[in-house]
Amino acid sequence: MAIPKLVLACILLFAIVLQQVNSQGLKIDFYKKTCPSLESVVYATTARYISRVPSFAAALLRMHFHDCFVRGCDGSVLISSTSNNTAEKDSIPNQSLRGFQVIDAVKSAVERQCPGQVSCADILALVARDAVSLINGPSWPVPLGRRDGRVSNATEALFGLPPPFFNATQLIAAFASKNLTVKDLVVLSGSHTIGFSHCSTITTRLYNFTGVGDSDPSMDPNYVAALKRKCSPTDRTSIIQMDPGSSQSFDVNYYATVQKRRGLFQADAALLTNNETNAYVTKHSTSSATSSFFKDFAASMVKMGNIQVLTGSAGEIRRICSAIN
Ligand code: HEM
Ligand SMILES: *[C@@H]1O[C@H](CO)[C@@H](O)[C@H](O)[C@H]1NC(C)=O
Ligand SMILES: *[C@@H]1O[C@H](CO)[C@@H](O)[C@H](O)[C@H]1NC(C)=O
Ligand SMILES: *[C@@H]1O[C@H](CO)[C@@H](O)[C@H](O)[C@H]1NC(C)=O
Ligand SMILES: *[C@@H]1O[C@H](CO)[C@@H](O)[C@H](O)[C@H]1NC(C)=O
Ligand SMILES: *[C@@H]1O[C@H](CO)[C@@H](O)[C@H](O)[C@H]1NC(C)=O
Ligand SMILES: *[C@@H]1O[C@H](CO)[C@@H](O)[C@H](O)[C@H]1NC(C)=O
Ligand SMILES: CC(=O)N[C@H]1CO[C@H](CO)[C@@H](O)[C@@H]1O
Repeated sequence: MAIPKLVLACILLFAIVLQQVNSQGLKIDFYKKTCPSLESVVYATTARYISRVPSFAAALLRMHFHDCFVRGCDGSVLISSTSNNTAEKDSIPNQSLRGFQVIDAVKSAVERQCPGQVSCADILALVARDAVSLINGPSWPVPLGRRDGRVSNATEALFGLPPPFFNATQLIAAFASKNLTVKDLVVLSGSHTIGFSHCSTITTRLYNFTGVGDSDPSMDPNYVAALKRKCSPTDRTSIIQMDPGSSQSFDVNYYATVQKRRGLFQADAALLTNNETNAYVTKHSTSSATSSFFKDFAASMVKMGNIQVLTGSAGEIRRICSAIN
């Protein structure tokens, strides 16, 4: 029996649409045939580093964020500067990034198994996921198939990343420009439950907030005093925990800290000034909200990992993560 022409046309159209969806979107099983051992190799190598130096977990999570917010998740944050190009790595917000050696080690291990197949952008997305899960956080399936970019520009990192002194309006706009919602903002800010900041990031807030030798009145004065004991006005090297006492464990304690007006940055404190973010902070400031936060975090990380990705034949698969082929 002949298939009616209209049905045939519909099937054909559907196939074309499907093909476009597949080539533009990311897929969980993208490397199923070309690199079946990918996820176990990434996990094993990441675990080896994080078991020795747990603080790498925070650094690797932040690196993925910095990658995605500048030119999309294309591995551009991993590129080193050359004689004719100042790369993102050398921009001011990136000066405190660390853990590049972990990415290089994972890439080498992956290249030994499946040479020339897996992008550095995908490796970074997987490492960030594994880093979080290795320090008691959630895990989630990572859609894959990103390609590596061929541009890394320090100026773009300076203007693309939200600085720590942004208020709620500015933060919401910065996230909206990446198609991320107010909820994504408050959920992903929960990353500050782990890791460290340099004293220099907060000295203005502690010592000279409005230029008259004052501190930020939105911070708990007892906490201001405690931080001043750790950070002198001229300290450029010391680091402090962002979520004191719990900075090595991925949990909801960040929201309790923010709720107590002890968020380290103005960008953390700002989450109390918007009704929607404030409600989220309040709801998640007790450990009974852990599973709710973990579920939200996984969903927002997948969204962040989708920002302006290169797919299909765009970009390249870098041979080493620190240099364009
Ligand atoms: C909402 C806007 C954000 C601002 C303004 C911000 C700002 C900062 C700053 C200033 C630091 C400390 C840098 C230093 O002084 O060493 C930091 C650390 C960190 N950020 Fe954020 N961040 C934001 C969002 C995010 C997001 C979305 C993530 C992850 C998805 C993230 C993950 C981290 C982590 C894990 C650290 C600790 C890094 C380490 O220990 O090396 N941040 N952030
Ligand atoms: C920069 O130099 C490299 C070689 O070091 C070269 O391959 C590349 O094309 C140069 N890029 C520009 C924009 O001049
Ligand atoms: C880097 O980005 C800035 C800001 O978009 C732009 O003005 C500049 O020309 C770029 N530099 C290079 C080398 O492309
Ligand atoms: C946030 O900062 C911007 C730019 O400085 C300012 O115009 C705006 O009024 C501020 N919003 C709030 C809610 O403070
Ligand atoms: C946000 O979504 C719009 C509409 O789908 C799209 O045109 C734009 O490129 C997206 N922006 C980013 C940064 O992903
Ligand atoms: C505080 O800020 C004001 C205005 O920016 C500046 O003139 C002054 O030198 C600063 N004081 C200190 C101790 O840094
Ligand atoms: C935020 O909540 C306060 C108090 O519940 C209310 O007065 C205010 O109108 C709300 N603002 C917005 C923008 O919804
Ligand atoms: C991690 C990293 O590459 N940091 C660099 C940031 O930029 C400064 C110079 O501006 C370099 O000295 C750092 O090595």
